[in-house]
Amino acid sequence: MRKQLAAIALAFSSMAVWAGVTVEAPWVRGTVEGQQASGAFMVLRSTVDAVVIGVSTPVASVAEIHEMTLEDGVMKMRAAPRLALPAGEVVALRPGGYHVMLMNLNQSLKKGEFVPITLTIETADKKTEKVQVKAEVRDLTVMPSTHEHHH
Ligand SMILES: [Cu+2]
Repeated sequence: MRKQLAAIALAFSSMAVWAGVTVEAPWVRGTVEGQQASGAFMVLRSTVDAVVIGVSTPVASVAEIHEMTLEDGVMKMRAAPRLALPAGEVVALRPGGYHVMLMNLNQSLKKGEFVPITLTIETADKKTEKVQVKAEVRDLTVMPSTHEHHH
């Protein structure tokens, strides 16, 4: 009986691994007519070591995680194909740092709308899990114009 209970407890703890990633405060920067790109931001936390290995959304044909860094006084962006989520740590995607880059937008994003975003997460044991997020569109604010794109 005791062994059975232990087995059940184990089963539950491995289920928790699958639901191990939480997303807080997701939002997307609103766009004006004709704008091709925007950014999405959120706070990620995982109970186990995990990695974000992909992003997708129906509103843009290209979605990537980018990292923004200051190099020699110039803001630069580069794709971060694998964003590590160390167990128990908070990883914030925010303006000026990591962000989800949305490119080739197929619609404009208006304040108050919600944008579905799917994150593909890989855990340390090489299992993948999809995490669905609904990000609220917030007012357009000025994008820094002094950065370059590096792919
Ligand atoms: Cu970017």
